[in-house]
Amino acid sequence: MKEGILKLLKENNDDFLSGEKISEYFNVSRAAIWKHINTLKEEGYEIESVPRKGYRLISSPDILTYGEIEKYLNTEFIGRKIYYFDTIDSTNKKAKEIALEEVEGTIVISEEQTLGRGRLGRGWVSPKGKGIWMSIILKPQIDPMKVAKITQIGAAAVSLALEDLDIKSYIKWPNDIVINRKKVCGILTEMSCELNMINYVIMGIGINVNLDKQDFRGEIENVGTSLKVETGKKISRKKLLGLFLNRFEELYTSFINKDNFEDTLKICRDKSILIGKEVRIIKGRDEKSGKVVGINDEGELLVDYGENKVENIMSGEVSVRGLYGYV
Ligand code: BT5
Repeated sequence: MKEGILKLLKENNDDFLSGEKISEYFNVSRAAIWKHINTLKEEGYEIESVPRKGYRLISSPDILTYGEIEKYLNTEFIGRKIYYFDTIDSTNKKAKEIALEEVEGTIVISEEQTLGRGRLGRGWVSPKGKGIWMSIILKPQIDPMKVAKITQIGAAAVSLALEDLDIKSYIKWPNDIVINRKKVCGILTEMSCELNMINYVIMGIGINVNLDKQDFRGEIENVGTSLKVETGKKISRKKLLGLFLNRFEELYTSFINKDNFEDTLKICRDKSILIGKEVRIIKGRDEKSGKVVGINDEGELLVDYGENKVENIMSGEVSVRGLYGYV
């Protein structure tokens, strides 16, 4: 009912809507309406209430509920069902728990994560209300070997969505988006499969939208940054999320239905921060340096270790670092 009241207020937002009218519409008491209005106010909705006139919506908060994102979405199935949390341990963990019963495109999103996860057991800092911390449930009927490509599709979509907001970013193969040589976004793709059949893929994305300088402490002080830090402006999280989901669905469906990975590849190559750079490839305790010479048609990184020994690197278990720092 709360969502219904909100919808009514949004439809009538240049006029007052009387408590009486709303209570008649939902066939409940005016006191019940008043209670819901108060809950909405606590969530950040600015609602003017004037005796004998009623209620009027003045502004909506930048929260990532379906009701707030809907107007930015033009997708068919990505983001059409959203599990929204105020706080959670990890959206990837939750998405895995519900993936088998859920339809493809369902999203788990939270204002904060208390145990956000990165790759290889690392952590992901996810402070409340400042970022986009979410996981998309996907059910691609493709060879499990090709799942790494979905991470690249995600990275390309984030970069395009940022471009839609006039923010220039780079892709650091395989799963980071970088501005000013610092990380603004990371992707963690996990999958459940049997032999050659995929049960589900969870693509977790963390975008540092409105984090402040002081949110980057300790280990991430010199590695991470946010859109707000880089642009000096607060960015609408709901708009960015909508833009990203639209971009993602386009690239993803083209890949699944038409086997088109070229569009993603082009973006990943054009926006690559690694191509032409000397890097260190770290695999467990093993570390080698070489020069990145490209990304092949499979989305693998091509690294020249000298004497024309070029190796293709799959994203699985490696970390790529610049010779002297993160990139
Ligand atoms: C990643 O791992 O970059 C994948 C991050 C995925 C996060 C999303 S949020 C929603 C979903 N639910 C989850 O639980 N996770 C996903 P990796 O490449 O391993 O990078 C992790 C490293 O990045 C850490 O070891 C830190 O050094 C650094 N880091 C942690 N939090 C950061 C942040 N907010 N911004 C920039 N760097 C960060």
